[in-house]
Amino acid sequence: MKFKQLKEFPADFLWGASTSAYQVEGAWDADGKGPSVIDARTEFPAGTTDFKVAADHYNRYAEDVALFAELGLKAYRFSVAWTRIIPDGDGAVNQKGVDFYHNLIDELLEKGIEPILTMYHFDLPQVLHERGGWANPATVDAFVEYSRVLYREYGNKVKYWLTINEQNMMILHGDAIGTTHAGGEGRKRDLYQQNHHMFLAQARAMALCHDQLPEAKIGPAPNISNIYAASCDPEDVLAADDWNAIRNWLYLDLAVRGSYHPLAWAYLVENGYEPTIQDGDLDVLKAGRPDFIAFNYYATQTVGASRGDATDLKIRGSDQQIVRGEIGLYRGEDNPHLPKNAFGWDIDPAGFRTTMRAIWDRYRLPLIITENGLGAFDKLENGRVHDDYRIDYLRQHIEQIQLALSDGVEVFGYCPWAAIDLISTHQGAAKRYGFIHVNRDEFDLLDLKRTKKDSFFWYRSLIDSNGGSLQQ
Ligand code: BGP
Repeated sequence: MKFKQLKEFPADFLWGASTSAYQVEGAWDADGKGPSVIDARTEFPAGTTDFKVAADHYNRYAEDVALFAELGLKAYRFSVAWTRIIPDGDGAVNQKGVDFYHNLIDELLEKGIEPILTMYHFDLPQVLHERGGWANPATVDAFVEYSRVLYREYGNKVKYWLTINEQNMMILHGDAIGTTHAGGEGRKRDLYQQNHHMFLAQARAMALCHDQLPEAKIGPAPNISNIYAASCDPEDVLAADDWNAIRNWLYLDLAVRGSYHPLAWAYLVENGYEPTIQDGDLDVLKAGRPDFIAFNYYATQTVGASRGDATDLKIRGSDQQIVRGEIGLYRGEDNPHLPKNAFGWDIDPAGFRTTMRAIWDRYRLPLIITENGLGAFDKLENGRVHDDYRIDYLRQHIEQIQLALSDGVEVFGYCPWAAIDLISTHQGAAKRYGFIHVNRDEFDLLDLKRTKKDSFFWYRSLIDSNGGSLQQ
């Protein structure tokens, strides 16, 4: 639909930016922090760094928050490293780790920046992993106790809470991310059992949040993106429908409605992947209710009907580790209408609008985007980073938020990835996303100096005009 006049962004719109603990903090073993599955990783894709120093935000958070304030952020979405708070996952609390996030949150609040706290962003404590990780139901209890500590410590400072970042990506691409490991025979069944336990953990943490912090708001943070059929062949449309249910709605239906999406459940049963559901689990799932939906969006996916053989599988761009397609279910297809970024990821601003519409249409809960952004090989030259390609990407996506608002979708915030350069989940330090450049190479830490990119100044004036400068 085209509008003669677009709706304005709400006056209290949360213009923000995002990071996650393991990608930005560094200081991986400082001040009593325990190892996470990310720290325990020994293998990284050729030519890419580990996460041990990252952007050294742990030591430079005050300088970074001052820059975020200069950027004009109204909100900052970050994650807490579970292993700083409870180093072995379910034992004693580490006061120094607790203090770090108090200091960070206090610094944000002092600058008028709303903290949006993710409890768990891929970095499961290694000790819990060695006891079976999410396949072990004890991890559910450990997560709930961890969330209790967070509510007790930060509950009077933090209003917006996110449970689990991209649970769906951990299940679908856990090996690439280095999170949810499972191997051999029964691998997928094991993953969907882990998935079920994460749903239980999330539901209990949401219920506990409402019990302990009646003023707070909490929601899930999956990666949601619209699925296109490669053609109007009804078989392609059915495949798109199937994949939409399994990739997207399975996760939001559980979070919002506390029940398994019927089509996704049929897929699990058909393939023998269905998790064991204990007595009482369904009640637990029903009792967890989100106040909003946070979601990450990078690009849509295009799929066709399966041909039933290995030609269904397609590698995403230069990203050898991410394979699209599942033999017998759907075929990964290229979308000839979309440009690609330097890593072969599709760029699809209009798909962002259809994704927002679809989520709103299904759940009618307020939306916040907690990730969206462009990974690129930025160049620091003469003290400047001219990242006009990032400005274009962000402008085009923010325009779609305004269109979605005009469509009647309720969106209350936008936190692009990333506030500052950090280490990509599986493509190293050279793949940059931030508004602020961090001077380091893949293996040479240089001086880690911060430099404002051109996108920094662009986003600042956009925030300053509450989105008004989009029209200029
Ligand atoms: C999301 C993750 C982020 C971040 C982002 C960009 O899946 O939640 O942690 O890494 O993707 O992905 P990448 O770093 O692989 O480019």
